[in-house]
Amino acid sequence: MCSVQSVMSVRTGRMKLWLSIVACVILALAEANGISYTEFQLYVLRPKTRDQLKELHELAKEIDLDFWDTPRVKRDVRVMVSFSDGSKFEQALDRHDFDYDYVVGNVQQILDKERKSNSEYYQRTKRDSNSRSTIDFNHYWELDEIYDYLDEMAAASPMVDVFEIGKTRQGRPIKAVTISPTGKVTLDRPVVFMDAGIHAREWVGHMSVMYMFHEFVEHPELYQEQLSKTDYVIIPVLNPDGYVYTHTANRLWRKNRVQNNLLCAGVDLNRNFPYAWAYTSNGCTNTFAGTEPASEPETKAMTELMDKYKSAMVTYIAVHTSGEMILWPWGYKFEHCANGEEHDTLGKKARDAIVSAGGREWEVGNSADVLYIASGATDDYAYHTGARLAYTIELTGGGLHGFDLPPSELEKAVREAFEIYKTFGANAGTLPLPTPSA
Ligand code: 0X9
Ligand code: ZN
Repeated sequence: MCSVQSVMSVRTGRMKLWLSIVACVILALAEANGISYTEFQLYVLRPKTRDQLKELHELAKEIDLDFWDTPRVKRDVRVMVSFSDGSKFEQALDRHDFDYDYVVGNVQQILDKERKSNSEYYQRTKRDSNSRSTIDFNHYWELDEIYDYLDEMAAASPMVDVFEIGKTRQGRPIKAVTISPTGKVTLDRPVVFMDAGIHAREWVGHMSVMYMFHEFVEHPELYQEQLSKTDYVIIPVLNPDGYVYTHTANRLWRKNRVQNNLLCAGVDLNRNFPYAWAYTSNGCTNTFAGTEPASEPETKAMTELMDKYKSAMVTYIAVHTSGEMILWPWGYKFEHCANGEEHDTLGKKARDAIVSAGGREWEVGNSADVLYIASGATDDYAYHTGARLAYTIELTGGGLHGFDLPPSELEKAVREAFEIYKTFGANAGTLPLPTPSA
């Protein structure tokens, strides 16, 4: 990084020295302030046909479009675009005969409004600490709160083991946790492997996994049947640097925090996995896949962990937000995986469980059909690695941009997610271990 020493070590002339100083100042300013969305505008589009959807995805390769809703035919989809790309974007929409409206010219205003109402709520419900006796699911926990609780429970419960699986670019630990009545996962019982928080801003995901952990570990007697047959391996915060950044600087940050070039940071870790990885050129986009497959420490940490448990991993769950969807492979191409029916049937069972618990009817289907094609994602990697069932779930969103579910609605959302985890976990306990590949 930039320091006086590194600047002074430039020996090849004054020009380079000045360039280094300017670059360091730009970086320092960007780091210090985070991004403000005053320069971003919001549109609502209504795609009329599947061809228009395809055109939209083609356009997303040229312009950095931040979708706040999953683009679907005949549904409103909100898209955030920078001022500088605005006219190019509008011209393309007109050329392809899109119906659209311009909503607001300063997205920061929306964020500020949401932040204000959420912080008023925090003030009303604030607690002094997040220790085991006082935790609640009416606020979004910061990284330290999550890690402290995991460590506390590891010390308190013989079922829990917490360990570090790697370090991020900024030196933060990436932690994994296992839950097993025997204390250690011994690979002789089916394993459910889960991760949350690969996308930093999808806070309901982190919290849903913490809720599941809390329930299983603090009330094991309620889930005895399930816990006696299935072990869990969980990474609750796969992208800790990004998560901290969403709390401190930029609520809408998605990627990790690697510095790609002078101005842009971040690899979309859910495009960085080493199966069906696809090259993307622009390090400034929200879905930059990295310079090569598994270029990122978070990706390596997870693939190594999966390797360790793959002989027993029957089910994989990637936890995301938002849209209320249960998605199954493949996601990098328009082809259903071999046991698509099995995925679909179990996905619908989970959806029924949510409805019985008072939730809405979630969408269940193939990832590419329901959502869009995306390469280098964890679900396809896990399926390819041998998980019999591999899902991406998109939890309940909220707020104007789909990531700011008000804290007052958080508990309901994580309880609904728990219905999915219980359904998938109970099913996993009935499945045979994967047959070792030759
Ligand atoms: O685009 C993604 O990475 C996921 N959606 S999100 O809005 N949370 O970013 C969906 C990934 C689905 N899986 C594949 N397409 N393989
Ligand atoms: Zn996501």
